[in-house]
Amino acid sequence: MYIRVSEEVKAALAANKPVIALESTIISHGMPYPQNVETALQVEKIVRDHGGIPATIGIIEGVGVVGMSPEEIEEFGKRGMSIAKVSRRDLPVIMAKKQWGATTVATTMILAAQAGIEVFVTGGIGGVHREAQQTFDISADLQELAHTNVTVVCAGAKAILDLPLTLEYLETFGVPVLGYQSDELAAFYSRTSGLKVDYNMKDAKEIADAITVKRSLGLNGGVIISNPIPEEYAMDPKVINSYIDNALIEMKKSGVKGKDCTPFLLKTIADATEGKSLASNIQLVFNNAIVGTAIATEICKNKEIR
Ligand code: PSU
Ligand code: MN
Repeated sequence: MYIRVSEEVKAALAANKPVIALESTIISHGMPYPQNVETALQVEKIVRDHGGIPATIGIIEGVGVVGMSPEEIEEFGKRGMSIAKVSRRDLPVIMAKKQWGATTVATTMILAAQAGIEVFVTGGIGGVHREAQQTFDISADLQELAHTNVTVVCAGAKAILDLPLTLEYLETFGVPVLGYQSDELAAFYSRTSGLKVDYNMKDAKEIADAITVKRSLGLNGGVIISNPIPEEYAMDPKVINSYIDNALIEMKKSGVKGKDCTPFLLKTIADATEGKSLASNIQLVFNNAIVGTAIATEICKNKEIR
């Protein structure tokens, strides 16, 4: 009653086909219209072209929709920030009030897990914010990763966060951080952060095998796949980090707090780079869709064998 899984996604899951969850906060709060809609639809196409079934997730009139239609995706893009950004704490209220909600990494994981979807593709995750020692601003995404059984394929995390503290937090809660053909935690717009991932995984099969073991042992919680942005779309870390630093100063000045921080920083950086960062953002999501679909395909194969 509170969750509606599309017929296509239901059938795919029943037939052990690779289903890929996709979030809607990236559509409504992460990118401007119409690029947000174009990107969301293109990601779905890439998943299909690689043999997967996309399941874009959002809340429509209080119902968690798993597998949105193109028209629904268009609506999330058009309505943009006027749709509430819904994390774990918001979910019950938004559903009870029968409102629309854009799902963050945390809530997309919740709804994906309830529908039986293992793999979720996005751009970047939330994490421990800089100066969290004072602000206590730690994304609910990290607690969700600690407890909910979904694998999140991302391009690492932006330097709007405190990346070393984010890794420490994930270690404490037992979340594996796996590099896709990389030793380093990816830093979203750039391929390197100077920080090591837990393991460098050589291919989708190796990742799927580790996930299969985690699930078989009943070790609850998520897995992070850090997939670096392709070289040709990457930005110079020095250049992008100076934009990020400016955006952080701007945020302090304007007194933005809480759930508005991440969307504010994303928009400020995109504006300052005149869309360059947005172009990189779009390409890294496409790249994550390819890797995520490959991982989901290997997980399905492992299920057949067992
Ligand atoms: N990081 C990005 N792009 C995004 C987000 C994070 O690079 O669009 C979104 C995701 O939906 C993530 C949310 O779950 O922001 C985290 O928000 P907060 O920091 O308020 O928890
Ligand atoms: Mn926060």
